[in-house]
Amino acid sequence: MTNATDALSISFDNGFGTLGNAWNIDQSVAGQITLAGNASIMEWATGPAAGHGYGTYTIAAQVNGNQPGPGIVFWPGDNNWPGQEIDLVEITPNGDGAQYATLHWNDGGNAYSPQVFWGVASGVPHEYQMIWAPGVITMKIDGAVRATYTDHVPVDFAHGGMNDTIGFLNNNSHTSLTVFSVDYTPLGASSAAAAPAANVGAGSGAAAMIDWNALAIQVEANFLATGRWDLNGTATPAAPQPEQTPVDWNAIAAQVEANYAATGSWHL
Ligand SMILES: [Ca+2]
Repeated sequence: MTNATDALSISFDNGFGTLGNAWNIDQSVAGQITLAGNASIMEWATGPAAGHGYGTYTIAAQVNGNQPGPGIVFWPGDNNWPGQEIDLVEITPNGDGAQYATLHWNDGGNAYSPQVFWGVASGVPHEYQMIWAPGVITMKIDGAVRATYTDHVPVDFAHGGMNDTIGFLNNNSHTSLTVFSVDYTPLGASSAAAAPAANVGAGSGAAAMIDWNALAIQVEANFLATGRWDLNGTATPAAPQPEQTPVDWNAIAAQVEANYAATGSWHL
């Protein structure tokens, strides 16, 4: 059984991984799944701890069509809606096939905030990424930031809130969604990898690599919340600091890369 705090990697080479709630999924092509017509696949939303929390979610997928139908959706762990639904991509109803993200929250009804990904073409594969950190959600397509949310950002289960489950759907005969891979790296795993004692072997695979973007987002969120540049989150008492020195992420990344070149290990 996969623990919600573990990293996750689903290639679709051998089954659906944690995506156990599957309906009408075309798996005829090895290494990918396709949702056409009415189809859905998601992790079981059994309670607030189901699914995953803060971290980086990376989905390689292709959205086909120019009508609403396909969706990459992070669904409230307790399966209650309206709730903390986070939609990484859907197609707008305006007919030109524009893709967009939406953050939902419950304000007594279904409140939501869409952000359109202008210029992102359907019909070709993209890497969709959702980085969920305390106080900020960042969405990237092919490595470029396309949407940022700093209001109504949900708190994950480990910090007193609720996780979200990973899901995909299609509900239109004129659209489809093909998913090539699903990866999740917990935010805490990134922090642990950056600790001085960490010495991750190069053979451990991509999941062990440090996610500098997630770290930077975490630090910036902490600064906004506490006025301090640190990695320890809002649990750290905001003691007065005589000097505020921004973290030089480029220098740290260069140091880590130099260490990797010299020793074959990712560490500081
Ligand atoms: Ca694959």
